[in-house]
Parts: sequence; structure tokens; C-alpha cells
Amino acid sequence: MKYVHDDRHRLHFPQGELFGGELVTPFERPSRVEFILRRMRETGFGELVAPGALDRGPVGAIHAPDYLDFLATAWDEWVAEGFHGEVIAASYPARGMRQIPPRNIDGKVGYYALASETALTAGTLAAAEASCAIAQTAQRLVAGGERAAFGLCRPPGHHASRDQFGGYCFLNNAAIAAGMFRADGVGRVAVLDIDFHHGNGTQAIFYDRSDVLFLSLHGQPEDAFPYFLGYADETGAGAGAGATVNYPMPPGTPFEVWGAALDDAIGRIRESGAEAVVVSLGVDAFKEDPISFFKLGSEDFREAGKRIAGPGLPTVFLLEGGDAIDAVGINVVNVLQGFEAG
Ligand code: 6XA
Ligand code: ZN
Repeated sequence: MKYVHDDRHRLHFPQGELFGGELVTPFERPSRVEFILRRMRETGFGELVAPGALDRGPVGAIHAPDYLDFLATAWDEWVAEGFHGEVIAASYPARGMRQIPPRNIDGKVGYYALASETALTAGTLAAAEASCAIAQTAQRLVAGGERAAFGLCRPPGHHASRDQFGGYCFLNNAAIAAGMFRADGVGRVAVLDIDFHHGNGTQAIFYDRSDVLFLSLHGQPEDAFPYFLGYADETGAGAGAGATVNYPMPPGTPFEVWGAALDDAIGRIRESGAEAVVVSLGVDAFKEDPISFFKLGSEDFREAGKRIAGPGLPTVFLLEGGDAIDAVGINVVNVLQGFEAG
């Protein structure tokens, strides 16, 4: 399987993540990619491909112009305001307040953020664009006839909505890749999100659309980030009614239960008539992940990959989360190897 990577992800490495009331070194860090690359090399898996230039058209088809403008100017405005730290949201348009983007950067950040753990730095936009270019290149490989491709996207994307960043995400790579399949004339696309966290951004982007089926296996919102979306009764709206499927699961969920949800999701993909699949590939359902609570073992990821291959559809794998640093490479490569064996 071809995989797409380059080093520009390193431009995004904030010093601080707000976690438990402290600023800690972010869980989502550059070494995640290094561990995956090392494992790819160790196992001799796949063939490395460099990304092409970012195609801004498909980005603009998913994200709002004012949001893209915010991402492009936030750092400079923050510095011009006289702030010395990284860009972190502190004030939000919470319940009962007006949803109007303010002029002041401190307010503007809150308007465009969905959570405060994610800092934006001088290099963040360049890294997010490089990550998106990687996703686009993976999509192009598959659209061009490859059975599958893997994009080592960092920063990840599935929490980013049309106009919000957070959960370590800025541009929604999976949504952009799905949109590109549609623009290529693929009638229906499925986005299968197996990251431990609900793909709130992807869900919101396609919620009222029937042409992109969204399925997510995740920690139930009562207990897990992003907390405010991902219940089972969210099934789509309008033309998209029935095209969103959520599998929220409780703390301690073992592979037997998670795998049954995966089988159900794959069954729905088969029935939907989808002609291509984008997998939001997070491996934080792993039992040792530091910020998650499922109980999958490394071999379970191989089995998951095998099952995902079942429908025989062109498949783009895009990296999302997974922060059990030493195991992230093993688990990601296990999914991909399982897929190839499946
Ligand atoms: C914030 C947790 C963000 C989770 C990010 C992630 N406290 N998403 O891994 O897939
Ligand atoms: Zn995650």
C-alpha cells in the first residue's frame, strides 16, 4: 500500500495543552508520526510517496471562508495584540449568547474554537495545510486506481467542523477527501471513523447530506470528549436522514463489543451503495491509550483492518488520533496489514 508523508507536520508542536488545569506537553505530538514511520520501515510495509501541492478548491468546499481567513491570520493578530503565549481560546459564545465573530482576537479565537486544549502556533496553518495535502494525495492515489492508500496526516482532522478547530484538529482531512471523491463523480462515499473520539466535525459537515454516509465508533458522550455530540439518536437531518450512524460505547468496551459495532457499520456501508470509503484511522481505542477507555489489543487492530477490507471498496486511510506513543506505530500498521490480508 502506498503511504503519504512529509516532515512539515513538525511545524505544529505547541508547548502547551490545557489538561486537568495544567499546561502539559500535548499528547498529540510530532513523535507520533515518527513511531508510525519507524514501524512502516521495520515491517517493510508499503511504499512512501511525497504529497503534491495543496489543492485549495476542495478545502473551500468543506470549510467556511471566514474560518480559513481566521486560521491564516490568528497568529499574527495574537502577537499584534501583545500576547506572549500560544493562541488558546478562553472565552466562548456559550448558551444564551450571540454567535457573532468579534473583532478582538481573544474573542475571535473563542468563536472559532470548540475546546481549549488545542493551541495554535506560528507554524500551525502550514502544518495543517501539509496534512491536508497528504490526505488529498492519498485520495488521488485511490481515485487513480490504487485499492487503498494511507495518509500520515498530522495534525488530525475529524473534530474540525466547517468553521471550528479543536480536539487537535484544524482542517477536516477526511471530509475534504470524501468531498473530492464526490467531485470526481463517485456517487456515494462512506466515512468510517474508528478513532476512539466521536468525529463531531465530520458528522456536522455531512449531517444533512445523503451522498456521504458517516459512521463513528466512539466513547459515549456522557464520558468522553468531545462530550456534546455522538449520541446514537443523531442519525442525520433532511436529505441526510439515516446517513449518520453513531456507535457510542461505555468505558471498558472490549473488542468483542467494538468489533460487533464495526461489523454493523460495515454492513451498512455495503447496503448503502457507497463506492469508496474514507477511514478516519485513530488507534486510541487501544487499551493503553492515555486519554481513552476502550480495551482493544494490538492484534485486534489487525482484525479490524481485515474486516474493513470486506466490502472490497477503494479505501483511503487517514491518520487521526492515538497517543499511546510506542504502540501507535504497531497498531496503525496492524490495521493496514490486516486490510491487505483481508
Ligand atoms: C481533549 C482530548 C482531545 C482528543 C483528541 C483526539 N482533552 N481525537 O484524539 O481523536
Ligand atoms: Zn481520538
